[in-house]
Amino acid sequence: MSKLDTHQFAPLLKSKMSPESYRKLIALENEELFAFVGEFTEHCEPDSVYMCDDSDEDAEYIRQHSLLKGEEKPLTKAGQTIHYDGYNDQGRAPGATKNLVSKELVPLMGALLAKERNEGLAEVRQVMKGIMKGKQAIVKLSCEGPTRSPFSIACAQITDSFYVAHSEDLLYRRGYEHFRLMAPGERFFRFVHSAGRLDEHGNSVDLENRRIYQDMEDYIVMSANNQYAGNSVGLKKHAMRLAIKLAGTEGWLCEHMFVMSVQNEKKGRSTCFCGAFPSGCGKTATAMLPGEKIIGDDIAYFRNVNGEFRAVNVENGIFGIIKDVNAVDDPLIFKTLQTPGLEIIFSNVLTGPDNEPYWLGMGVDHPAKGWSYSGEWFEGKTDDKGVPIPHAHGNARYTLRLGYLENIDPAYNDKNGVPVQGIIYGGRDSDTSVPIEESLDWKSGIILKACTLESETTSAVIGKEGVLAPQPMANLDFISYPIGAYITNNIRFGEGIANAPRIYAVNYFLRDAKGNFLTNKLAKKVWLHWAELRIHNEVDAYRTPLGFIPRYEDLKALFAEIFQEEFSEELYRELFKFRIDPWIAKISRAVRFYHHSAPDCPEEYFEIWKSTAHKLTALKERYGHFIEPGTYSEK
Ligand code: OXD
Ligand code: MN
Repeated sequence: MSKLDTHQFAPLLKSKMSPESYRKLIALENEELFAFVGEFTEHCEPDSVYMCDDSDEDAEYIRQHSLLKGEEKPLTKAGQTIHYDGYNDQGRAPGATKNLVSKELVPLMGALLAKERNEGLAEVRQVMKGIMKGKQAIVKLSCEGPTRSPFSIACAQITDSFYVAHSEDLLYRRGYEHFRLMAPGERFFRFVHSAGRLDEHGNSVDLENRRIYQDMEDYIVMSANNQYAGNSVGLKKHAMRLAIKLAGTEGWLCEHMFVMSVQNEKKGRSTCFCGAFPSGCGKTATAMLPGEKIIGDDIAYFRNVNGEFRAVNVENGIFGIIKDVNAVDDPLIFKTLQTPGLEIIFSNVLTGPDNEPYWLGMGVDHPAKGWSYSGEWFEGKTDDKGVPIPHAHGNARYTLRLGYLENIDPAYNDKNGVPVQGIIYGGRDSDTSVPIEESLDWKSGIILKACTLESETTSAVIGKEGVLAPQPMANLDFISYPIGAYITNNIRFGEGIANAPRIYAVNYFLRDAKGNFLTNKLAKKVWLHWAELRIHNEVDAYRTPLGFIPRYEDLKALFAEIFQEEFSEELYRELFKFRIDPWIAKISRAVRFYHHSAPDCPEEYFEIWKSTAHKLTALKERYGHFIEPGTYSEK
């Protein structure tokens, strides 16, 4: 008999769980976990509770039930399934997302989706009262980062959606054994999710009661009346917000970054880069560049491990945007998505009469009718305003295990992470930032490259697309404690390590006067290889007012070597000229943003932005509106 058998929730849990499920829960002898499952079983009132361990049998149970309940349907290729989120639930919902913080902290949170904690808890508990009636709840344990490592964060999810549990099984390392080995009282993150009331297609109907409330004091997230994985899968964006807060408290970093390694075959070396890009700005495509190796595509933890700046990918899979994944631009993912026998969940794409998935920018013809995110779809379908409805959603996704990819870096499971040598911040602007620029040092990289990052909004977030919006560190949607303190933590972390990575800003979206992109999608490979050479001190660079850019001859050599392509000097000059006016405008937008949205932002950072803007204004007299590459000097 375990001492948990006398716990206040023991009778309730015994009545809702099979003896086998109850045995699995109690075997962990984790009182906090037991109380968490008990409390939310009492509150959400599921008919029954299924406890998973790390076995393949439990993974199969979840998979089968997702199909039985219609949350997923099988596609033609073995292992592949399709899931549809409800209309208007196909992107993250910032309006319904709140960081619950103390009353004192609310005024310092600025743009950060904050709500007073007690008020938020009462509201979300009210919404979730009895919300799982008539359903089974699944309890699934997972681990962020490799298990039993300096990076690991244990996580417990309760959900009434088999799709959510299935996604977690593909995206995260199983954590039952990790929990079993945890010391008493060791912290873990907790997530409760309910899709709420469903319509005949299994979609959440009470979207006006959608809530994603994250308790920043107790590290619990409650998410109700939604299904889109960015709103429902606890270990993804919810855990990311919790980890950002925890990292701020403990002096490490959780960043919205991929982790990958650039392969220099000539020199026989592999150099690790991490990169932050707002959603839909080329992050996964960079991490998946042909010829390089991927470690992760979305979330990284950074820790100082024995004096080294080291990173892990928190996840074990990819929940990637499928739009524009095609044989030319993303050949490796495209091939994986075409391979039968791999467990892959597609979401919000068109399924044709052949029961195959079709998405936007796939590069193949799609059928004229089928089923899609808007229900039954046919060529020419319009919404109630007469606007054509495309055959697939712009934020349609695929979910798969990283291990399926042939370009996975064998270091991806290393418990001490990988040493990071370069950090990339990538935005989306058509007329300001050059394709790649190295920052002068860590601090100026954070203040001038990371903090000034902007992006045109995309369909990953519900709302208007194409609007230029500030995106500090590509992380605005996820920063969960005051922005000024978050920036300072970033600066201190890098400055506290002797060999901090170099920082690069990239922009793949420069356009010419007619609106055409100036470079093709794979050119990013050249920019990365240039950064790799810089890190190993093998190429020189031209100074700019804000950093260093490539010399023409180095890029010409890289284009020839990598793509056997001619890279014209004319294009180089157009790409790499320093655009003074847009930069001044960009900095003044940043100043405005931090002034209004980051009440705790230290004066020192404003001084840096303002003095940079003055410097640039003064440079106009010497150089005119543009500074041609190679002509700038600090004197
Ligand atoms: C994501 C996002 O899905 O950032 O990774 O929206
Ligand atoms: Mn992301």
